[in-house]
Amino acid sequence: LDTKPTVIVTRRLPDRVEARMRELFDVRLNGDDKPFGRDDLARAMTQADVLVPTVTDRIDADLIAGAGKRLKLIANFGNGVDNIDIAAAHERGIFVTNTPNVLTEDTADMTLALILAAPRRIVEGAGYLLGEDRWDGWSPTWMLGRRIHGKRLGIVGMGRIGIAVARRAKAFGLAVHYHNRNRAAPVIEKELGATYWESLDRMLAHMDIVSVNCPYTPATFHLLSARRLELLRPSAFIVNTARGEIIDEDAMIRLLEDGRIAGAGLDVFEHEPKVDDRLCKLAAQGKVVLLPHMSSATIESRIEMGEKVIINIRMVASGDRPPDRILPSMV
Ligand code: 8YV
Repeated sequence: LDTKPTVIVTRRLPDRVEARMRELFDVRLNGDDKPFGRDDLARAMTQADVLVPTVTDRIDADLIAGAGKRLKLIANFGNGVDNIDIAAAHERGIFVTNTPNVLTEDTADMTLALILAAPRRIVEGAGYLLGEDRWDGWSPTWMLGRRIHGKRLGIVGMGRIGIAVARRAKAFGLAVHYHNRNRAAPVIEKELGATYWESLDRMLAHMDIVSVNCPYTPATFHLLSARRLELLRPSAFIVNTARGEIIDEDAMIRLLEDGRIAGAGLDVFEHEPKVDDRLCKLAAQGKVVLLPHMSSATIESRIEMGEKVIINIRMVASGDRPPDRILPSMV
């Protein structure tokens, strides 16, 4: 691109990132900071050289088919690219990039927070010190949770985030188990003392806590299906900081309601931003801990995600391949 590329950003980003983008690009920001509607997205895709969407923007094949010739790059502000039809973009010669690595540690921290919060009833306990009906006395049998130390954690998806979760889990005395398409390198297994389960079914049947840390792709839609969820022990907890669609949410809710699994810690949901009323009810009863998709929500992470987006745009603007390119074969 000869002149400054026109970059359409669908959501407000940290000031520092927006300022740097303005220096480098002709930036059009969605000042309302509301999710783009389909028409806004379609318009952006005909006017931009680069589109910077977020998790709330679904860029499907139809939208990509309608994109202008000038659209060179969809630089996703996020690690997961399930919101974008990668194959359709690739066919049109449009690069797609993501923001890997910079949110790994924050996401792993939040995963651990949920691994602790659900069995130890942290949010429920904190609730006793809010509002009018305050805590009025301790008893040895009150607010008993389940021990973390010595339990088995089954990680579904041993990529960057899964490994970061495993490192923390090991320090908490959890035995690390995992299922992944491919077995991890021996050096990683050794470091984590991790046990590989080729069969997800078999792993699920043996775990105390299951943490979902794989990407959402067509192959992982409802990977934790109703049938698989029924393999879990009644004392098991589920934690999900990846994508809601990986779990059959309706089936999970029914098992939670029936007491056929012990609890859950969820940062993501199948129909975001809508959260199923039944889940909110279970949260009010202290059976699940729910967060509004905030695992990577730190100032540091958002700035570094912005820096990644900027690097990818600059590379494409100078005619190079962007470093965080996603190819159809990767999803
Ligand atoms: C972001 C995420 O909040 O990166 C991801 O995949 O889900 C979160 O880190 C979101 O994607 C921002 O667009």
